[in-house]
Amino acid sequence: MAAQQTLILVKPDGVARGLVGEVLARIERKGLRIEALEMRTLERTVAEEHYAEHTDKPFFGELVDFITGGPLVAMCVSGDDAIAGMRTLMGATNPIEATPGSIRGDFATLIGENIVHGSDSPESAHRELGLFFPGRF
Ligand code: D4T
Repeated sequence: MAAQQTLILVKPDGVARGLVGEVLARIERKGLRIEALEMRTLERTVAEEHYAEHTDKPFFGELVDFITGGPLVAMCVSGDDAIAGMRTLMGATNPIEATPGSIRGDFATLIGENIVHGSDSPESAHRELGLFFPGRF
């Protein structure tokens, strides 16, 4: 078991629906630790860099519009196997396939409005934490 850090976002839909406290509570109840937390509205350049792997996808424009469309909450979460642990806590990307009990399984129906983001590998976590919290992690 490795101690890891991961970037977690409560996306603008989660903030608009008043789910910030719910997401934070689930992270803390799991035994993971919130190391840093910031509410901000993303600049398009940061959003495009965050989702760089999806540049060529048909949903890229909508994705950037959505993630920049209102305030989000960005966090550094740490703990034992925090990357996989958070992916389990969040549930599958498509909320219809997400297990009940997970955040997406309990609170979402649309893949384009799936409430949370979590880094998917140590390399992604390093890159994404550098983008959201420059010089801190
Ligand atoms: P994020 O990055 O938001 O945590 O999502 P995942 O890591 O779980 O999933 P992803 O990178 O494959 O997708 C990024 C983001 O794009 C949205 N999306 C995805 C979409 O709107 N339509 C689609 O068909 C797909 C595959 C949802 C998450």
